Amino acid sequence: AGGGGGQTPGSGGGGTITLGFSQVGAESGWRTANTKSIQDSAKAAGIDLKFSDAQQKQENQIRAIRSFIQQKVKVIAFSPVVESGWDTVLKEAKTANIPVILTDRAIDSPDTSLYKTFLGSDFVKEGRKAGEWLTKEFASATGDVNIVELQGTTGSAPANDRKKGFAEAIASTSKFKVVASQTGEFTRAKGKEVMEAFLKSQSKIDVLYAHNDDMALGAIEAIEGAGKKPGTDIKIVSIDAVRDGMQALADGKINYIVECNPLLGPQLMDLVKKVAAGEQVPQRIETEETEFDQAKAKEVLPQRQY
Ligand code: GYE
Repeated sequence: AGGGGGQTPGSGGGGTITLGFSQVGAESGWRTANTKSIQDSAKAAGIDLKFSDAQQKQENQIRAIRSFIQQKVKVIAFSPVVESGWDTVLKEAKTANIPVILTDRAIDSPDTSLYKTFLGSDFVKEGRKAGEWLTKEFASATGDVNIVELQGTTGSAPANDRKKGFAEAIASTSKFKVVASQTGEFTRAKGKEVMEAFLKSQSKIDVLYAHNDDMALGAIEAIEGAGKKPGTDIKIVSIDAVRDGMQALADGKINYIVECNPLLGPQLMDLVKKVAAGEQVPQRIETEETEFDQAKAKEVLPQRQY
């Protein structure tokens, strides 16, 4: 450091970049893997990470972002729990000249100057893939196919988009009926609870579409508790492909999983370095993803990282 001056805001000693990261919470296996990826890759990249867990509450995220602004971090990144209501706090970051990166989930603001880039999956595409699988699986079915849906966190981008993509994919086939659809908050406990209620209120359920593996895993317990066979009596399609989900798929309790990649850390740290250096970055960076059936799950499980 040069003689006498204080440190540059946002840098520790030796030009270390300080990153303030506000995480959604610890609601699912996906989230746990995502948090680990971010923490590990910050360390590997030599970035000073200030990590804050919002416990699925927007007010906690807003508070964390304000505190990052006050601390004059170099870059702010966050995974917005819901889509709307971010303009005020993001304008504060902009006024303070702190660049913001969205990871995993997007916001619905038309003002794209409020963030530098959005790194994450295309959730509409994921929902569509789940629906397309269903249309193939039930291609020869003649009667109604009754579907129950476990939605993610109300108001979140993945819940809104996965519902939309799925609905689009099944829309042209009138035999598909979504007979019940409710939030399971992306958690195992809530997935179980809501599925128990579905099993009581619905006389015939052919398919469960769960917006993530954790809710499907909770629902499996409910289905077994009701004396039915998950994967056979009720077909299950979910999204994420975390280890426990993949195990249930390999065991025949889930029928199909659309992958959503949580390992965003390395790409995020590259972006942090670039925006910290004032470099241009693309507005949107989409994650590469695949899909798994039961045979493929058995094949890849031993090498699965999370
Ligand atoms: O699918 C779910 C998690 O935002 C993509 O959040 C993420 C979702 C993920 O709780 O398991």
